Amino acid sequence: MLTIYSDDHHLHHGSCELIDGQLMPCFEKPQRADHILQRVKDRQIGEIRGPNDYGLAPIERIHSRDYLNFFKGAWARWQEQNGKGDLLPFTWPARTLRHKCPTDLHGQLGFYSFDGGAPITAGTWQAAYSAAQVALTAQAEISAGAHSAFALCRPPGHHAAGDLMGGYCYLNNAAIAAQAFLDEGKKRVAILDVDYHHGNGTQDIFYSRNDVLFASIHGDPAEEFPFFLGFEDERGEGAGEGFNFNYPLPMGSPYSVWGAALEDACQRIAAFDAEVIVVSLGVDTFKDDPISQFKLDSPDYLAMGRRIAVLGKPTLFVMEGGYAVEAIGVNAVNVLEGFEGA
Ligand code: SP5
Ligand code: ZN
Repeated sequence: MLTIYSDDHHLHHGSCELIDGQLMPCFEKPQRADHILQRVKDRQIGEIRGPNDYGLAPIERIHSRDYLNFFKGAWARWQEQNGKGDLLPFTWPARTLRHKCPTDLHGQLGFYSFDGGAPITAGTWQAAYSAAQVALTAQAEISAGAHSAFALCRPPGHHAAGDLMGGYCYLNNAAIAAQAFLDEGKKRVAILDVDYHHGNGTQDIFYSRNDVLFASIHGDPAEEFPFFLGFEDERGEGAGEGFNFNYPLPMGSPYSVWGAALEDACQRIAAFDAEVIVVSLGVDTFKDDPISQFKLDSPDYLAMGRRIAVLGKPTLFVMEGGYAVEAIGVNAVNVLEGFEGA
């Protein structure tokens, strides 16, 4: 399987995030992608190539121009103010407040985010832009006839909505790639989100559409981030009704439980008759993940890949979360090897 990867992800390295009331070093760190790349090399699963540059047009199919302009220019504005440290929001337009974009940089940070988990640093825009190009390059490979490809994206994307960053995500790499398939003439794309956290951004982007089926298996939002989306009764709206499937699972779920949800999701995808599948590949479902509560073990990721392969469709794997850095390479590449070996 071809892997697309860019070193630009090193340009994004946030300092800290608020976890359980304490400022801690960011869990979403460059070593994550480095470990995955090393495992791709060690296992010799295929060629590793850099991304092409498709420009902003395919990104603007998913994200608003206002949001992109804000994100792209935020760091320079901060430097003009002699700002110190990462850019982090501290006020959000929650209930009772107006959703009107302010002029101030920190006001706009809150306007364009839903949590304080997406710091903007000097290189965040470039890293996120390159990650989107990584996804688009892997997407193009599948369009050109490959049965599968791996977009080794960092930063991840599935929490990012059309004009919101959050949850370590800025640009929704999987959504951008899915839209590119449609813009090239595909009629039905399925996005299978196996990250531990609900893919709230992806769900929101496609919620009223019937050309993208979204299925997500994740920690129950009643007790897990992102808390405010990802419940089972969210089935899509308007033309999109019946094209959104959430599988919220209890904390501590092992693969016996998780795999049953995957089975149901795969049957939905098969019934939808998806022409191509985009997998939002998070491996924070691992038993030793430092911020997550599922109990998947490394061999389970082989089984996951095998089940996805049974769908028999061209499949684009887009890297999302996973914070047990020592195991992240083994677990992510196990999904790819399970897929290929099936
Ligand atoms: C892409 C992705 O996986 N983003 C995840 C963002 C999660 N941010 C909130 C983390 C909250 C962690 N709470 C952990 C408590 C451990 N004691
Ligand atoms: Zn996650």
